[in-house]
Amino acid sequence: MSVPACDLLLRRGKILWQNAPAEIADIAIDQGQIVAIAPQLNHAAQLELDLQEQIVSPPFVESHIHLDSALTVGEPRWNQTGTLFEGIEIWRERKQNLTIEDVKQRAIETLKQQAMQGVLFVRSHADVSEKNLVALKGLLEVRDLVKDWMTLQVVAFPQDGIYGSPDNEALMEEALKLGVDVVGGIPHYELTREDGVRSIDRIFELAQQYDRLIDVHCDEIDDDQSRFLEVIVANAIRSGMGSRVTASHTTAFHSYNNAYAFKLMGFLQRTSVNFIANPLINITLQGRTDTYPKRRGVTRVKELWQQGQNVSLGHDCICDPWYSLGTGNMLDVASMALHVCQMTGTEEMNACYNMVTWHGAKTLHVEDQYGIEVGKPANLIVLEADSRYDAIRRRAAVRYVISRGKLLSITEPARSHWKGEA
Ligand code: 17E
Ligand code: FE2
Repeated sequence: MSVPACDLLLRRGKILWQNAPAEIADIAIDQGQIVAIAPQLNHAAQLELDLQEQIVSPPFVESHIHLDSALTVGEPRWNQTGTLFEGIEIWRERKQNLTIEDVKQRAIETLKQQAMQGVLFVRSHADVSEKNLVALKGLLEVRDLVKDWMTLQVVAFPQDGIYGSPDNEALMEEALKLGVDVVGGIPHYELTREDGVRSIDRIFELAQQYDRLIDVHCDEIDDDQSRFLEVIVANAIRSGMGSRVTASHTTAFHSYNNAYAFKLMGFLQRTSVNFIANPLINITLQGRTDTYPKRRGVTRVKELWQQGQNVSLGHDCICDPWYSLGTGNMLDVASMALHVCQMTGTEEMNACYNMVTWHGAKTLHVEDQYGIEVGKPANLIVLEADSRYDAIRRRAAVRYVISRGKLLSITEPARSHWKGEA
């Protein structure tokens, strides 16, 4: 009997499944695809890696980041108050001198850093409230330049509001014509409640007209009266667009009184809107007007997950006017969610891992390219860990990143050697 050939053979990986216990198996990869998974394969491979029962996972999904502002921290100045609003002011100055090259260089540098840490699917917002659409055009070029190793989605994000200035509505539509994947918005930053409601109606109209997904920055404020999520949910119920719609941040949900929050939770069951929390940044941005007690200002991740809503997690920023930290490591994000949202039960910790993997893939609608299955593109990562919990606790190194069947990066974990007394 002839021995089948393949490009890459992964031996003895501990494969994480979304809804079943992990299993040790071999994985054969050929011509970019997973061609076989079994306890023991006898393929002849160009390259064989013995994984020694380390975990093999589908890649991390960064479902919410702003690549246009990434790596601009300190330009032209640091955010001293730490508020969202000072961040918006600093960005307004910085974006005056954006060039396509500047956007591309910083975005690609960031994407490489992310990819080397196991992120192979990214959704980035691009500010479209800037008259030349430089951020957007730069990121659309980047989407194309990286497509052989990274799936990048671009959201048309009107940072200054769709109705905040007379040009912005037309710029949104121009962005759709240029080919963005997702329609964004910022209703809580429109000039009035009415403008906010109108902006959401317009976002749904555009998404339907151009057949795009929706991802709105929604209620990113500690104001318990900021209630645009209900408007998104109402539009999602009426349009039937549920799973194509995402509400990002929703930090005011933290501050709603429980009577209102419980009612809203009920409405949410009538649709399947996705949620994205950005716990690293929102734990620093929110609560800034509080003395003590100081609110955490992260949306109700645990309760939304318990109710079966699709929740994923993002960095939001890496070294920009809103957040001067961040490396792109999704285990940092999962760990922060676990702490801030008190998700310390074993299933809860596993859920935090799933929020930076499978749940993100669902939000991005990339499930056809995602998951360890025969016939799917070979996108997977190997972590130096033996469980989700172990990976989060130790921020395990991503030893191998395999994208479209090719080995994209190798990381040698840091090693410490004890030199003291026994
Ligand atoms: N813009 C915004 O409105 N909110 C954020 N968290 C960031 C940019 C990063
Ligand atoms: Fe954001």
